Amino acid sequence: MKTYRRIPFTDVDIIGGFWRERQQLNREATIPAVMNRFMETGRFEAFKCGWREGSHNKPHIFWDSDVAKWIESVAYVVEKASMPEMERIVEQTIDEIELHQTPDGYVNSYFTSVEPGMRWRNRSWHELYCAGHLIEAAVAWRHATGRDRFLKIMRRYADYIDRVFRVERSAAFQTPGHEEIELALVKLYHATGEKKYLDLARFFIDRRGANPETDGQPLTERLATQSHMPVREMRTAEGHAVRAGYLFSAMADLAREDGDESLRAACEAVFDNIVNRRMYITGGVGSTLNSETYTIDYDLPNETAYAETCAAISLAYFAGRMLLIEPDAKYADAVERVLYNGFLSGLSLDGTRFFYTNPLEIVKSRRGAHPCTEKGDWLPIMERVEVFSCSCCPPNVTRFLASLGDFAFTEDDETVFVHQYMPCSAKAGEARLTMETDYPRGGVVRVKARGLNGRRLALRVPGWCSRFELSAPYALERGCAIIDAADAADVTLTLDMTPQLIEARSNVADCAGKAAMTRGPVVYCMEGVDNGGSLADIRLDPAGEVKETGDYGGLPVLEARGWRRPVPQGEWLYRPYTGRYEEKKLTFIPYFAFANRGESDMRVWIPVRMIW
Ligand code: FUB
Ligand code: ZN
Repeated sequence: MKTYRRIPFTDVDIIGGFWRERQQLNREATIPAVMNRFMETGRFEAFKCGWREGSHNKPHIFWDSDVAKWIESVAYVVEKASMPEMERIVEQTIDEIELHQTPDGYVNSYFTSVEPGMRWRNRSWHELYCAGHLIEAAVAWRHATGRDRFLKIMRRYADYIDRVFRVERSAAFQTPGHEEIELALVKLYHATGEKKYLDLARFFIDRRGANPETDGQPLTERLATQSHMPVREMRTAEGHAVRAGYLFSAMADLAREDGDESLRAACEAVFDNIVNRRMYITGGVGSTLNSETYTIDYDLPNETAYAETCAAISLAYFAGRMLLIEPDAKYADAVERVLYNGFLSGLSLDGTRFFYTNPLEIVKSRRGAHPCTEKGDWLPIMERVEVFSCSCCPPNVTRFLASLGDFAFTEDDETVFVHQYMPCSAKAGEARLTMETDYPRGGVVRVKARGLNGRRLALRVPGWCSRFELSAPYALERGCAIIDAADAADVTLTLDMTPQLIEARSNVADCAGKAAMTRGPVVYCMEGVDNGGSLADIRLDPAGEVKETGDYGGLPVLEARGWRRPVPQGEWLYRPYTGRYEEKKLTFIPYFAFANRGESDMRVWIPVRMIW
């Protein structure tokens, strides 16, 4: 199998523009805010393993994973800039982890202090999930600082896991209920060169859905944990969307490592199933609160969309890994869709508050009335919050933002691929690349490439873009414009950023008769705060001019022509159709920036009204 190499974010300097600002905010506001919330809620304290019945802040089975992702975020920032206070907290946390690692190598604050004796009893208790995040953190910390104490601790833990699960098979289950450790073990293999960790990752992948541990469970439960069939037979994305995304990421890793065509075929099929049938226009996935899962093809309700921030992130991780198997623009398109929409909506503009679910419609008058509301604080909420009781998303946002450069380039010995557009400079082997652009505000991208030494340059032509110009001769291959080395020193790609209305295929019932406003990769929405309440009464003129007026969230505000049904409408439920509408200017802001000005109605999909 031909494979490709990622240019790691450590070799990519984002030097300005949209993402640079957000990375700065991540460093200055978001990472400290997440740390403070985790301190207040006892997540760091839990590593002291001193909790006793009756004390407050009782640890939770997956708190270790929250802190681990936060450590990973700090490590990624520290690759480029020091954060003395945060680094000190990381080292203190490693002290505690080291101190409380049990002699056999086990690390888990919950099962060490709250339920000792219950180790490895239940595959739904997230021990291997926490282990995976701690391993990822340790690999990142060693890479960033050169200090390997944490990595040694986690190697001992991984060795112990290998013994219990693969050699002795003494745990009460064979595969984790929440995937994550598989991809972490591949990272650990790369960081250490120790093949045993790759073998263990393969063991967990091979056993999933192929052993009796879930026999007798209802199909919904097996689906929720992707245990309904051996992974190589999978052709659709099923179950808990975050778990699925992490599993598919590990499958793609292994397909590449092993040249495993059957794993690759499964990855390709589930990817196509996701992006063509089960993904919101925002890149959100997992449309229901019921076990936070994928459902059936085209079931994409807007108001009750679950679309967890972590699930969008996991889709980007999966798509980013598929690019290492095949440089097809469809994978980078999916990453871009997630980046500018379903991921970024998870974070407030000031960088301190988060959405867990990312609905595509909010109706304020139904506040608290939806059955989801019963389930807890992270379900359809109107404004972002600082911390959730289940706080997996905030530190996922911080680590993803800090390592965003990972998605920009890949290479092999013949070609350097540019997948995401942002002002940056990068090293790709001997080659040096610089990109100048104010994308996605503007559509002009200048790429300078030096030292290609005969390699070609490939620029992604985004799937959303129907008109583009390129200053050099090119051939289109799998959505990428391929330019010969002789023409590639200085090229300019110009993408048409004219706003476009998008419609959904008829199967997506909730979008029937509606259109979504987009500009480049960015999905827009309407908010009540700009357009008055009751957005259900608004109709959009699909043939009207769309103007750029002002700025919000760092991108243009759009104004379109439309109508509104007159209000108030009086007391009636049904009446003979009147068709009375009043003309109205409609204001659209980037979807990612919704809910930053107080509670407001919001809609991505707007009913259209044709006038002939
Ligand atoms: O279970 C751990 C994390 O919390 C999952 O990834 C999220 O979806 C939430 O269930
Ligand atoms: Zn989450």
